[in-house]
Amino acid sequence: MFAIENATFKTSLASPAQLEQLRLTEPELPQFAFIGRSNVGKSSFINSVTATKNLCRSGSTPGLTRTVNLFVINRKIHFADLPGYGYAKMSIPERKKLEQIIFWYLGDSGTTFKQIFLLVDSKIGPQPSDLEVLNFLNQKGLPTTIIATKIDRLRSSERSHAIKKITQAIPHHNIIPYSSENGEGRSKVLEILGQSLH
Ligand SMILES: Nc1nc2c(ncn2[C@@H]2O[C@H](COP(=O)(O)OP(=O)(O)OP(=O)(O)O)[C@@H](O)[C@H]2O)c(=O)[nH]1
Ligand SMILES: [Mg+2]
Repeated sequence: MFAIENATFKTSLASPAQLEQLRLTEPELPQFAFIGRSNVGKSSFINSVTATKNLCRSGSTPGLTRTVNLFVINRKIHFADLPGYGYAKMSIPERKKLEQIIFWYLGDSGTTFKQIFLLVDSKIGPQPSDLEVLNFLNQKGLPTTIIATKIDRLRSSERSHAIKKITQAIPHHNIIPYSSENGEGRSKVLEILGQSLH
């Protein structure tokens, strides 16, 4: 299993030019990206997986992450925390700009990904925007794992229904129930990281 020994913030990218600049000085490392609706728990997930409290800014204000934030793990892989999509209270031009960054980064930035983690709120279930992103990832042939976030918020009686709903909307994908509060699912995620690197 993959063990995380070291996690540090590298940089924030807001444009293709900034990525070009980074490539001049940094080697490309195997990369994993984390994507999902605003407030789904991406930043908390990265903090939990890396067992680092404040690596990523997370909080109750949706739309916190507005750039592609890159982290270096064990000095040999990159994690990319992407902005969340679908935040209703954001102005339409702002939302469009974030969507552009997300689709550019995943599809046209020239970055190769070992694995994409698509985060879906286990209580809310997959939304049309999630399915749109999944469709895009599938079309690009990007290997994708689904994370059912905030699983600690569900009663045990609600769990199987919630997971079933996600499985029905997103068949043929690995779905991992996850809690950043209590670490449920973390060992499975570490296993996937390790497998993806081989
Ligand atoms: N109970 C519980 N709450 C969580 C969990 N993960 C995240 N949260 C809460 O959900 C809220 C949003 O979490 P973030 O990690 O900031 O979400 P994000 O997807 O990075 O949000 P944006 O950057 O706005 O796209 C915060 O208040 C977190 O404390 C979880 O596993 N369990
Ligand atoms: Mg975030």
